[in-house]
Amino acid sequence: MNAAPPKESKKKAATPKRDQKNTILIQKPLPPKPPTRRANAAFVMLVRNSDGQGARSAIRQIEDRFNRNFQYPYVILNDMPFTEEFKELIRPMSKADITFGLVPREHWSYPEWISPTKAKEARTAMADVLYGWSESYRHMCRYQSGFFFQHEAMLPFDYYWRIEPDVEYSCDLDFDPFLYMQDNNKKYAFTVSLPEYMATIPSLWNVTKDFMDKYPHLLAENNALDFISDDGGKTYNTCHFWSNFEIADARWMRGEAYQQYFEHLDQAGGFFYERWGDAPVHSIAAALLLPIDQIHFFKEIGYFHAPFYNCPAEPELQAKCHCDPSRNVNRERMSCTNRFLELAGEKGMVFPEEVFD
Ligand SMILES: Nc1nc2c(ncn2[C@@H]2O[C@H](COP(=O)(O)OP(=O)(O)OP(=O)(O)O)[C@@H](O)[C@H]2O)c(=O)[nH]1
Ligand SMILES: [Mg+2]
Repeated sequence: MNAAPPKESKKKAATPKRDQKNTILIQKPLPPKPPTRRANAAFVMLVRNSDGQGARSAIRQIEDRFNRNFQYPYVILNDMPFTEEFKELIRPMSKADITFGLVPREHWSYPEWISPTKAKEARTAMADVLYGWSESYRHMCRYQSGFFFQHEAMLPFDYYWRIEPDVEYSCDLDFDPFLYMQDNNKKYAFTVSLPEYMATIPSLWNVTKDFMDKYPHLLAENNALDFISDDGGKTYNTCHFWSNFEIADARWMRGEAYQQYFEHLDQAGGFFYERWGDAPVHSIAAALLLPIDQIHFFKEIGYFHAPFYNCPAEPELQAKCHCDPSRNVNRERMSCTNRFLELAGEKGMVFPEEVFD
């Protein structure tokens, strides 16, 4: 039986209680009432039939941490028809609408200007690189780079939040990240940023420089070029937002600048002849085509995709989480997040030792 929801207090939320060492914090419950405003937004997950358990785990966590109060719909996509068994695993996970969509063949196959033979040779040559041998991974990265937000099930939505099977959400969210994006005119948001394996993208930056020369009018003023380049654009430092989590404005990605960039990359062939990931593609696009103040770091969204965590250390945020802030990759030297925050003129990461020691 459900307990009656507590009466809403008009008082400002009290700061969480702590012991003398600042370590014991009280978990605050999510607000009991459904919100009065929502964005036009959906969760999106690309998944195989064989990943049903990982998919239901991710959705269940999204529901528990956030969406049971908000009821944003889900769009679940696959390059193969979903089995009934898969759908039956997923449906009970949320009361919100769930659409199961099939990826159109033309978005998951070789375009006419690509040679499948040359692509196969590239895979053989890249056998030692992470997923370098994989054909399906390349179709997936190209799809995530240029097409999923154009799927007919996604077209009604302005914003999307990407999820993947087996990811973990470890903090209660008592605010709506979609509305945050909308109300603050943000177009791209991340939780983790890292360097990329250069072996997967040897020519990506040269192709991007061609794009910049050809379409200078599409580059944003006050962009984040310095996030992705240490030398004013001569080379790519490989910093990218880890796109297995992202919340973004799909209208931006359907718009002229992003479409032109994707088309330019697609023609160059690096999705197949190299192994360009959607993470560097989305990130370079965001860095060049958006002003930096339209890119946002959601520090309060505790997140895990193997092997990395985002986990906030601020006591008032930790109070809503079960993750270990000392395992936050964004505080590691290898992460690019502090670089982003500095460029964006925002406060840097809070480290656990500053809070707890
Ligand atoms: N339908 C379908 N989905 C795929 C395929 N390959 C990957 N995906 C999905 O695309 C997303 C990214 O694939 P992952 O295999 O997680 O790639 P990754 O995050 O770079 O690698 P991991 O470290 O293995 O997670 C996930 O949502 C997968 O479920 C595929 O061949 N078919
Ligand atoms: Mg993954």
